Amino acid sequence: MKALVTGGAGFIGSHIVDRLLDDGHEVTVFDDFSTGKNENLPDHDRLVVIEGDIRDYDALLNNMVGVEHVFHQAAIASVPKTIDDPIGSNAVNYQGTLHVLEAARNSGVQKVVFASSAAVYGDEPTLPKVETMLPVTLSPYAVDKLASEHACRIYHQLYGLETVCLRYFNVFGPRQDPSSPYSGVISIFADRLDQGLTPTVYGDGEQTRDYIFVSDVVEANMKAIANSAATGEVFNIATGNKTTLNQLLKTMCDLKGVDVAADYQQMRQGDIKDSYANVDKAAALLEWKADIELNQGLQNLFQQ
Ligand code: UD2
Repeated sequence: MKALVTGGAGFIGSHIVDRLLDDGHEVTVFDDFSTGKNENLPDHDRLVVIEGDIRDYDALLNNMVGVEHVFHQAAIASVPKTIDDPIGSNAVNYQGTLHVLEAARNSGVQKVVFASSAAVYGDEPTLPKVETMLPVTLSPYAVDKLASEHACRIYHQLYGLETVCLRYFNVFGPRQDPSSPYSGVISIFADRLDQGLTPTVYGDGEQTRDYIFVSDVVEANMKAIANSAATGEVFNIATGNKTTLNQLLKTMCDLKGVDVAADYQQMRQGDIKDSYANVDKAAALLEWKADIELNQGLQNLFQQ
């Protein structure tokens, strides 16, 4: 199979690339390297790396010749950035998706798997989050992800392009960059513990999240391609388990053999109190469920 991965030099995209190469496929990475890194990618004779921008429809079209499957991971992933610049973010996160879909349609691509986000649920209080809930978006990021899901659905209905949308919850694993305050909390905590610095906990630490290891997210992408029952659908990609931030920090400290008291600060504006997913739909139609428990995932991360 020939696959194209947008955002393939980024955290999740580069793990998808590794898996596709391991499975014997030909892979094109399409990445603007705004946050993606060359060092996330291997030197491989079946890998082509294109420095390109998903705002550039022609560049996408040129690179989709002969491609069967597209994994669309490219996005401005920082929610605060999209709040600062909703128009610029929309050009990437929504219109960019439209370009990917249109180029896929015009190139005879069979299937597009789209990286959506738990952000679409906003702070709708119902738990666990289930795909049938009406989303209550709280940021331009979430609006663009939700709009992109709708675009995927209509490209399937109107043009017959097969699409699958995966709503990632809190993904963690190797190559997640801890450098911004809005990076995944696990990468930030790990970095601070390694440097002997005090981790900051925003709020009382009792907020819950559904942390999913990156290899499980990769597997969900593979299932999205393999299972025809998934086509045209949206799925939560999560474990179905909730962990408080205090529990998370304690587990991380225990695994690293350190004893650190966190610095408790005011809860972040717009922070969601509780988030975890119902994963029944993914089990039924995608035939996928998360394999790696938080503890195991943290051990894998720390062994890197
Ligand atoms: C996740 C996604 C975000 C968006 C959002 C939608 C990540 C990295 N971010 O944000 O893109 O989809 O869900 O709901 O997956 N925290 C600390 N100390 C720190 C850093 C974070 O206490 O140094 C807290 C933070 O306030 C939050 C929790 O840890 O309560 C998780 O933070 P996060 O940034 O990893 O993820 P989240 O759920 O805010």
